[in-house]
Amino acid sequence: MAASKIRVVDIHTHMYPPSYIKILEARTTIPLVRTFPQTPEPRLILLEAEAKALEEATNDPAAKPPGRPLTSHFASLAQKIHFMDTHGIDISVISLANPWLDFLSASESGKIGESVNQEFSRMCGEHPGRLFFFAALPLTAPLDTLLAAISHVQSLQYCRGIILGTSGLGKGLDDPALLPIFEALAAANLTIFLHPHYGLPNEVWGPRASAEYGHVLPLALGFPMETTIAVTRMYLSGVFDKVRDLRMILAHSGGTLPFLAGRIESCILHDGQLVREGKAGKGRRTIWEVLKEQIYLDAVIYSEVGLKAAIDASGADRLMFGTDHPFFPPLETDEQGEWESVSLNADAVTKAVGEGSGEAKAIMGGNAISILRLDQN
Ligand code: 5CU
Repeated sequence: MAASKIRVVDIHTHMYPPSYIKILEARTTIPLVRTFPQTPEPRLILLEAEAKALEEATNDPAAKPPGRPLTSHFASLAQKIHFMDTHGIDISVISLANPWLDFLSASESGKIGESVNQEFSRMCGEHPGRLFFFAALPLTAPLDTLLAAISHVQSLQYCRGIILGTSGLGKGLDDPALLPIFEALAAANLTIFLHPHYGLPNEVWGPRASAEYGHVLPLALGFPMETTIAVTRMYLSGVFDKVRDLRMILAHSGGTLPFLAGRIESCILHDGQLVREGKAGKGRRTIWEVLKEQIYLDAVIYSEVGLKAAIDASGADRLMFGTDHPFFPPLETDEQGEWESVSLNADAVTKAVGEGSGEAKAIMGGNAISILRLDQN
């Protein structure tokens, strides 16, 4: 019997459709797109950690421009397909990149969300079987608009879930007001792809960060801590028990959750208040159990060490390969060629579970195909 070909699926891959770029170009506060006299290409400025650099570049034409170049990789579908072909990616589950629709007003987010999701649906329709998507929700809109958006995206042929940030309706993901949303998503069989954006407060990075350390601290540490805190808050509030069918994929292999789950458990067991209130006793599902029952992790952690922790925590049958394209392009080689950020993640899988092993096939694509129903067009 011929060996079955490994199918590669990228579940962590973003785009900003052209209509969304237009919204960013019209803005004066972060997130925004702006051109500076110092650089030919427009710059995409997304993170609160870039606020100081933005102010400096606005006031001083000689200052270093903030953000990252807005290349064609962010908005062009042809470029996404080229990237997939270059890296041997068979299927991509594309999603709007951060900060999604979070900054839109209550009155505009429903309509804009609908057209952005429609645009994603249309892009997937241009490449049937190769593209699916996670939709974006208009979280600032009233509850009935939000529930209508869930029904709408459920009806879109290529939609397999939704991408969600950690702010929820403004109070985080342990907010009881989010329960109807989680229930509706679970009932619609829409998996949540949880992705960070807000990081940690700028003060944490110290006074030297903005000028000297680039984006390293907010991206390498702020993003994963944000995810870890958001999911731990959900766990402590009992969301996973209240909505047992809720399924979440956590970006960046769960932040630091696989590494810190033991410490979280120990802190629960040794917390006087939780013990007194009966929240730490028998019958409680541990965070380890939730990780194995309701949570999936992407494999975007760039090293075998982190990947092994993720596999130990959730199981190799719950991990899914991703690239984070169009972020982290090569800086010294051609962007149209191979990206080191991709090979780092693929190599980590090989090193952690062995090249061509059943586990490697599962992580590189098999898991995503069965969990996200990618064989059904
Ligand atoms: O480089 C960055 O700022 C980012 C970002 O904003 N979002 C993301 O997913 N990766 C990198």
